[in-house]
Amino acid sequence: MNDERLQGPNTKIIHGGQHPDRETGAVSVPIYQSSTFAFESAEHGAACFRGGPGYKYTRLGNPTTEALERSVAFLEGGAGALGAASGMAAINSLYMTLLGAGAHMVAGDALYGPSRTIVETEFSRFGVEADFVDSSDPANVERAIRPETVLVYIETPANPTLKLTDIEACAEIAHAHGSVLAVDNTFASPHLQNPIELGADIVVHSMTKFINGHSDVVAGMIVAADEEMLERLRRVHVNLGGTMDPHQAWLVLRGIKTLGLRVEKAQANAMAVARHLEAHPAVEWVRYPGLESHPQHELASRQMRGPGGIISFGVVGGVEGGQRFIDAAELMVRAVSLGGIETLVEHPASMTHKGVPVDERLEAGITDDLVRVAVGCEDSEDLIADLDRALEQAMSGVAVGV
Ligand code: LCS
Repeated sequence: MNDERLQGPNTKIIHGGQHPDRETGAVSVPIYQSSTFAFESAEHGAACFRGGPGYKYTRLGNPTTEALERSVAFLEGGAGALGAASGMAAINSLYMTLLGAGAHMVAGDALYGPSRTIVETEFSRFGVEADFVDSSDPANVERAIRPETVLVYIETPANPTLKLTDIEACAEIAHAHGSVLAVDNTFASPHLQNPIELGADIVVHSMTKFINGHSDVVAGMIVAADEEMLERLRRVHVNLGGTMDPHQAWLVLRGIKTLGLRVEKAQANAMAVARHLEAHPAVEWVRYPGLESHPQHELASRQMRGPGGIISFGVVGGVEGGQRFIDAAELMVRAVSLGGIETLVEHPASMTHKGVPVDERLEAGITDDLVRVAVGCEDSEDLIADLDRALEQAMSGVAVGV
């Protein structure tokens, strides 16, 4: 692959790390739907298991999955990547690789709910300690570091507060203390942000979201900045077993080709929607990195190539107002998840972040009135008409402007 040809973002997405199938020339990578691979001889099998070239068993590696791994590793600027059955499978392989009895982790306080609760409720059983801090100020990360801190884990933008964390600053802090920086890059996608370029050692994705983009696959990916980390992660990941299925990989390969087109369209819609919300009397506050009112608007312009497609906001009337809003949506779909072509709307306090204890949730800024809109690729005029309809319902019975 002559990488000189791959200059623009969409060219990189479509061709990066990709080549027609070596066996048949098929342009679309075939689904190698096989759990196991025949060896030419006993010696060939032994050589494969000694680490030589060749496929052995799909949990340990599969050509379709590898095509997707090459693509995402290329887009993230990593040494390699490991496909996972889900975003959570990727995150748990990362945790299992780095955390052990006596280890300490510093993480952002606003993470996707299960990324936090699995540490607090399960890894704690094995003697792992963790501090969840407001990572929007890197000084809080630095203060929480202990001699036994092995992992700094951040999500930026964070789900669902859209709080940003300075990746470069956190990489410096983590490395100065001999620990690893891992970044969940799901919200930005590799089209808008590349944490490894900013110093991260590991990137994880829920590819269920923007990378696949069609609300029809659950999948994850772990990308390592260097070979040594990749092999450490691989040893754990293939034995934990949350690896990717070739059919799943093929669907994501199909979705990823339009990542740039979808993200650009969703982002343009999100900008129009965010501005509309900001001016609407039924909206108390709006959090979107593309708005000047976002407290980290400057950081967004520095470390991201665009503010993305997700908005959170508070509706008048608190929880009931939010519920009336969600119930009145006719075009936006009432569903969790994000990054699909259709606009989805959800209430994190009662849905995605229900498992986080109330005090921790509120401290992290996930208030009861927060409504999250994951903007899709419809026409913005239709989305705004639906929003207006739903906001009118939210306002019914509420004295606005008092
Ligand atoms: N990381 C982030 C930032 C996420 O938003 C999610 C899922 C995950 C990891 C886990 O990925 P999964 O295992 O589901 O592929 N976020 C969801 C959400 O906000 N609504 O539903 C799922």
